[in-house]
Amino acid sequence: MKHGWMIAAVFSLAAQTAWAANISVTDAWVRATMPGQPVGGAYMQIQSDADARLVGVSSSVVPRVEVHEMKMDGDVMRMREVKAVDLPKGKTVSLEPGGFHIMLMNLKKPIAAGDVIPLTLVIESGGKQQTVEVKAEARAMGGAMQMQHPH
Ligand SMILES: [Cu+2]
Repeated sequence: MKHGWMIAAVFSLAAQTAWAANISVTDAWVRATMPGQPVGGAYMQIQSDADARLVGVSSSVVPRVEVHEMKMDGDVMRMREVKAVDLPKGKTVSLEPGGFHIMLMNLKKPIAAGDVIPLTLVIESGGKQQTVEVKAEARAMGGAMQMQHPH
């Protein structure tokens, strides 16, 4: 009989430093809204050079901003708030209509095509948070896709 020893390998994680991930955001845009429409969507492509997560978004011109995910539930498109969107190292993650998106809520006035909406993304990487400032330009709605929002 051999007595087996479990060897517990201890991997020491590199000490966390103040080093921040390099985040690049491209093609940021906001869907222009109709008068009386209290919510709008913002979309963009995000790439990080380190594993990171988008954990929050705010804007100086929008009272409330949430990160949502839209999914088909049977025949119904539903959206829900998510706590974070994973940004795997080197992968371009799209926030786009029909998937993850940024929800602009409690709008006081419509967003017109050409408006520029400043957004502050809160990105977490290696236990540290950093912010990324993004300017998203509003585009007119091309199609007639109207979303019913539960809020
Ligand atoms: Cu939404």
